[in-house]
Amino acid sequence: MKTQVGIIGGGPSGLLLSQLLHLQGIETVVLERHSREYVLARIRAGVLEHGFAALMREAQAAERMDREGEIHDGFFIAHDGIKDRVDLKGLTGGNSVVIYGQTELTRDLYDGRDKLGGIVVHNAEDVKPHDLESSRPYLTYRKGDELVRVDCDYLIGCDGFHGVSRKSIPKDKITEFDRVYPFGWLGVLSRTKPVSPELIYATHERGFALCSLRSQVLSRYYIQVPLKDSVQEWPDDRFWEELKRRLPPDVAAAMITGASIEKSIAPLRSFVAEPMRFGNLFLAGDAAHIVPPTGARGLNSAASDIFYLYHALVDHYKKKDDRGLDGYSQKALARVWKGQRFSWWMTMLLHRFPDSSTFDRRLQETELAYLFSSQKALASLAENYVGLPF
Ligand code: RFL
Ligand code: PHB
Repeated sequence: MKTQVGIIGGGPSGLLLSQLLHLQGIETVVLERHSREYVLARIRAGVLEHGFAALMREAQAAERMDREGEIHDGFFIAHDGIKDRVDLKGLTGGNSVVIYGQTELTRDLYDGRDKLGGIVVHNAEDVKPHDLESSRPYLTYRKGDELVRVDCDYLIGCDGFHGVSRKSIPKDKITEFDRVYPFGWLGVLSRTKPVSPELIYATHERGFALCSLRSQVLSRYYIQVPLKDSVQEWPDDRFWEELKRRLPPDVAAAMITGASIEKSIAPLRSFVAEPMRFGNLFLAGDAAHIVPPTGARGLNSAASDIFYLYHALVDHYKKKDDRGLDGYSQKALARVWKGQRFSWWMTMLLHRFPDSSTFDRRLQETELAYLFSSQKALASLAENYVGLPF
């Protein structure tokens, strides 16, 4: 096979880039290790920045998101038995976020690819990028007994944190920065009416909790748990009881519980790989960086990488202008690090750290007190949450 842009990974990053480039007449091939059903069974993010929503519209994949997604103008932070609202719209001069699940968004992107006849190869085994530093890099993969080669102009690694792209860059050409947190999030999806129309981030002496949603009939809740815990140790009853204990009494009393339809534990980690380019391989999304989910930045940071890459590739093919490609890593990383800072800050503010001192606790309390006594501090939180400009 021959194409212009070879994309490794058919998650949201790879599909969005493929769709955007196709609409500009640029050919792509997407190689995805898993089946479509497998990719669509993963329950992940739920909060989209308005900039991401605009990119979905540009990709002609936003019809259902605009119809079924909910616009949220604010969210709550619960602490000390009360909840304080962060007025995103008021604090940012009119910005908001869209509540729409990553699963649905990925489904819409697959539909978009199908409609345009885009090439997405599923169950592509043993994908390997080759000749990264040459002007004719290529990909190989196996499908059953067949070994397939795809010649490309550029390779894009959208294959997530555990993918092959980042690992194919020589160790001395990439620097990794990371921080592992001493806890995870236990998430439950349930077909119940959400306890609150807007998200509630709760900090409590027993640990962090989050009340989120996918729609007015589908709730998504999380609690902070020790890393050693397993899903088997958290039957539904125990989960609901612990969640309620961490919420203000009025919220706990209003909680509608039900059977979980998905339950998983995700460890929390901050990670950045620099630079995001080696030769003609470009990294994007979770392949290059991950954040703890507290600031709802993960998927949104992936979208900004795609925005920069999309424009850089269009400039290359349509205007023979390579400045976007040459500046990609630096530009993407500048925004990535701001997302890292915000996610780290939200995580430090709202979680209980097993080894924290009384001094650390007082600082957390003071940070919260400062936040809700200062419009400027709140505005800083809000501008980061709705998404910094691309
Ligand atoms: P993805 O979604 O991981 O997609 C990568 C795709 O690449 C495929 N792949 C390969 N394909 C071919 N060859 C290989 N060798 C391959 N290796 C991997 C994979 O099968 C997959 O389909 O990365 P992408 O597209 O960059 O999207 C990023 C987002 O998925 C991610 O930032 C967020 O989901 C992060 N995240 C969350 N973000 C939030 O904002 N809120 C959340 O609640 C939230 N929950 C989560 C999350 C990430 C999780 N992971 C990665 C374990 C929960 C989990 C469990
Ligand atoms: C979610 O709904 O899955 C969600 C929402 C907000 C976050 C993290 C996850 O910060």
